[in-house]
Amino acid sequence: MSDLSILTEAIKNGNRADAVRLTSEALSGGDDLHAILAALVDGMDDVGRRFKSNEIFVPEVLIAARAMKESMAQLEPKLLAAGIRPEFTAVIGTVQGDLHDIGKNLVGMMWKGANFNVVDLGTNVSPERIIDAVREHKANLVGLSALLTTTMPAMKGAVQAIRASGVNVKVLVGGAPITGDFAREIGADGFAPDAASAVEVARQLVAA
Ligand code: B1M
Repeated sequence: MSDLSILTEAIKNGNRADAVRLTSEALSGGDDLHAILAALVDGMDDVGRRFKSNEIFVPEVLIAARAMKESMAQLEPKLLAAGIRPEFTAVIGTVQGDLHDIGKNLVGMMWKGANFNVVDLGTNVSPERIIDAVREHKANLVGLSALLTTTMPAMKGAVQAIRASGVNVKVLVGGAPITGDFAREIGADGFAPDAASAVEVARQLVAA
């Protein structure tokens, strides 16, 4: 059994080469797949915490996420072969009329890091596409991002359309102009001000 805390450290520090090598060594050394996954997720959790408290910024998160992604690329086939799949699926997108995707991508990466299956619909996403994706992927969670005050009504429209469609899914919203009050007003289940909080809120929503 290798010391997986070194792998967690490599993710925390965004050290891609070490993270990939240590994941490979853990796999060939026969470490428990859940333990390897937990080591990777712990690393991204720490990145999320430090981002939230402004100890690190977007570039560091992206670098850590890349290390996580490449380590996960090695682990995922083994998890699939062992029948271990993410427990929850999230559909994420930026609302119709809005092309901003940097924050949305960060949230998606953090969710992947937290072992969610993430279906990213991109930007300028219509309510119909969201509802179709929820049905197709049997999603537990929808994440909606908006960066413009002018696309906040589209976020409201998306939440209303999701509710009217009857799909049973939790909706989490975020983006620079979005507030907790606005989220409540439009009937969303949750709001997160940043990508790290989006992991905490998503976990609470799907567990509820
Ligand atoms: Co745009 N833009 N932009 N822009 N842009 C803003 C948002 C703006 C505030 C700039 C300004 O005027 N000061 C302003 C909006 C004003 C307003 O609505 N009140 C604005 C404008 C007006 C526009 C255009 C209309 C400009 C024009 O063409 N006249 C146009 C609109 C295009 C469109 O969408 N239809 C436009 C275009 C663009 C670019 C294409 C050039 C580019 C986007 C590139 C891209 O995303 N691929 C762009 C950019 C980069 C910005 C700024 C500079 C940066 C946004 C960003 O990526 N921030 C922005 C000004 C600013 O914010 N300083 C601005 C970094 C990112 C990590 O933060 O996205 O806030 P953010 O995400 C955070 C949280 O909000 C949260 O977590 C993230 C990480 O913590 N979060 C979520 C986000 N989504 C979440 C979802 C969640 C939970 C949390 O759950 C699902």
